[in-house]
Amino acid sequence: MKMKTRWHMHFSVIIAPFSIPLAAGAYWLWLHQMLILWLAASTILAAGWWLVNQRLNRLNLQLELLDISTTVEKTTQNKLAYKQIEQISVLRRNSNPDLASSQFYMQTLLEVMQSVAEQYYPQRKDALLEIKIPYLLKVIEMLAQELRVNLSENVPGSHIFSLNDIARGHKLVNRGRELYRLFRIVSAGLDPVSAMIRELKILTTDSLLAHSTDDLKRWLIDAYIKKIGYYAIELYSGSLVLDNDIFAKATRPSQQELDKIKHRESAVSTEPFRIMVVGQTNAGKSSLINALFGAKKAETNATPTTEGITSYLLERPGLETAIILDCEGYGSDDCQRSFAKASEEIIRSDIILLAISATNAAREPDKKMLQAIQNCFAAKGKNSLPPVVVALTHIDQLRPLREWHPPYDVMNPCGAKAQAIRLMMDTLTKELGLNIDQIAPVNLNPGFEYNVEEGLIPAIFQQLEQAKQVRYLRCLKEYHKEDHWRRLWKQSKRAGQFIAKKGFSTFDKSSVALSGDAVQGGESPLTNPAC
Ligand SMILES: Nc1nc2c(ncn2[C@@H]2O[C@H](COP(=O)(O)OP(=O)(O)OP(=O)(O)O)[C@@H](O)[C@H]2O)c(=O)[nH]1
Ligand SMILES: [Mg+2]
Repeated sequence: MKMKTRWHMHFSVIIAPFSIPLAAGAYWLWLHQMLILWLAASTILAAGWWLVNQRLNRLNLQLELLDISTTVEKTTQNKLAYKQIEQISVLRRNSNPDLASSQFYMQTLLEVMQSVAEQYYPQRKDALLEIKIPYLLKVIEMLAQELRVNLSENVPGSHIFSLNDIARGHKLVNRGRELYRLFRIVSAGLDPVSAMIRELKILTTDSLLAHSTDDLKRWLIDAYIKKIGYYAIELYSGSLVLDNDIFAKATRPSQQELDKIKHRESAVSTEPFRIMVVGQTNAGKSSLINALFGAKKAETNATPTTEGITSYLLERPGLETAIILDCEGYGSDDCQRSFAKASEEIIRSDIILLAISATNAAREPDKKMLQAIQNCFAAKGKNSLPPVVVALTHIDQLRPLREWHPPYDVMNPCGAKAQAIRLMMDTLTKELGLNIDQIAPVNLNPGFEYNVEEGLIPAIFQQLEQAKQVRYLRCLKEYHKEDHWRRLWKQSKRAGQFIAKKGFSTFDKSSVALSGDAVQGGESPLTNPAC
């Protein structure tokens, strides 16, 4: 019978003494001519209860035991081990052990562990000891954790009462029981009828409780054995994982890869932009650098001034740190030569800033320069070209010459100056194959600077995404190159150390052998000049 049903029966027995008020109620019902009605309703209810009870008895309900077979991995050994555990559980349940004694728990624990161990180590005499200590500790940890959770969740006050409190409570209950027994004896002499009714009630309650307690006890024994069995299977089958967080971390090779990526990404993120300023002689390259810095950094002159390549560190709010390179100018005949000189730097550029003077009609050298840049990137197998931004300088010297009333709206040009600037911009888009937003008309004449902050900087910003991509790929390539050499250096160093070590040990051995020979021949190696 189910434990729940038994508890219902206890409840009914306990409320039996309250039948006297029931009789009084029946009398009241008779007085009010409702007794027949009440009797009919009670009969129907009783019949219903009887029918339900009959059905429950016919079902012959078994005690529901803990089933952990589903949590055990389905291997042949595991299945056999689980069978053993179930057999032990049946035997122990039927032997009616004393649950209050610690001996029962220790013996059962050893029995379960032993029989599971024998399944996995059938050849070993001391199969039980085939456990690695950290794993055994892990099982104890898991059992303790489970016990802690069960206790704190299901036993009221377990977090409040100390062991001392429980011992004291136990004593009090025993004392109370003795007193109650005394009261029963005394009251039997004083009021035998009531005592008889009470004793009958105690007898029925106790016998019913004994059944339920028995079921509860059997359930506890089974649960205890199966829990130990489960952990024993985990332990001996080797499926226990020592570190619970093992899957929260990346595997060693992946971690190494992650570290490498992080290192590379951080190297890329600290890499400054490389802005290359190119243009024909006197186009205003150095003036452009000065305008970007807001201070005179580079030498400027009406005659060819800059020689070679000079780099500057540019730090502007909103723009990441950049290295800006001022280049020697080129003319219509020496474009190729100039490019050859700067190609090393150009190939490492993320943005090309092309200075074109509005007063210079020769477009061919700039065209050649852009073409040379494209060819150079293609030859190196680089697919993403650095974006080009044109600084159209000397716009103040466009016609009408004497007019200088900025700002000029080149998108909707109204005056003659604005129209001249726009015309120049359109020519450049056609001749150099650029977009209009890649061209920023500027005046770099010292003291009259115009459209650097409002026009040129935003034009550079517009190309930043592409520039970042170029920088990333450039960095990646350089990083791989460095990594390759770093590795090679490390390998060579190790190989060198190894050879040196081997060499020394061989030298040591041969000198020992030599000294042996010399001693045998009656000569010390120190006295032998050949040594
Ligand atoms: N009026 C005016 N003069 C400018 C402008 N830009 C540059 N200049 C002048 O043009 C001359 C040449 O300028 P630089 O900046 O030296 O030109 P560059 O391209 O560096 O010349 P190299 O280094 O010799 O190739 C200087 O005298 C500048 O002051 C401009 O927009 N308007
Ligand atoms: Mg210059």
